[in-house]
Amino acid sequence: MFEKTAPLKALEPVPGTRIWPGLLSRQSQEALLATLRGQIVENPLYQPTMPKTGKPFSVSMTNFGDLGWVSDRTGYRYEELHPTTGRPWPPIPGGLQALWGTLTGYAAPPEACLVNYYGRHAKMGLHQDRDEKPLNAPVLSVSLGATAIFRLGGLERKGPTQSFKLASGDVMMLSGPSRLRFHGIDRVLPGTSTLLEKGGRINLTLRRVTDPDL
Ligand code: MD3
Ligand code: FE
Repeated sequence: MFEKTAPLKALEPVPGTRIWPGLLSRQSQEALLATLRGQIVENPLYQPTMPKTGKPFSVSMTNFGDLGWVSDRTGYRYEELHPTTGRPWPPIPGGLQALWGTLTGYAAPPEACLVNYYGRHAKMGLHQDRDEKPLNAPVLSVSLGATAIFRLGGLERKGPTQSFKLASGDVMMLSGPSRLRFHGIDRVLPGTSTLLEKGGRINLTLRRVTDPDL
């Protein structure tokens, strides 16, 4: 599915941050979206809440895979069950599993695929991804729909940041020296994609959560 697209060269604007602009063709994006829509019927997007304050996220979420990332008043963690349906998360779509194998070269398959949906006004504050055990495993992100302004910082919250646009079909991999960088989504640019007819943006993030027992 994805391997059929021309092997574009990755940009590496920061060591360990690779971006493949437009790696997924429009046809691949549409096929992936159709799969997501099928799975979201039984595995709906929901609005997580912040630890302690209980303030709702502006991003709505769901997951695919053996484990899903969740947040509520008690904290951030990975769970085997959807917090509102109580059912297991559906499997990670085969095309995404193949993309992980091809791009990361990591010896074990991804366990979690977080689905983030950004409406017009959604954003994600600067944070680190540190709820996963193997920090030597890359994180792989696929963007669909409207272009986002992505902010990448350093290993401490304060300090300089750089911004990049992430457009529909772009794929990004964070590994090695970038794996623990602070990052966030400042905003979604309206009218930048026709993929989602109601606008907005979907980001799919593939992760290894537990140490592979090899
Ligand atoms: C940089 N999501 O879900 S994905 C997240 O577009 C998250 O929805 C954003 O950050 C989104 O945690 C960004 C790209 C990404 C993922 C992991 C990273 C960038 C990263 C880890 C380290 C540095
Ligand atoms: Fe993150």
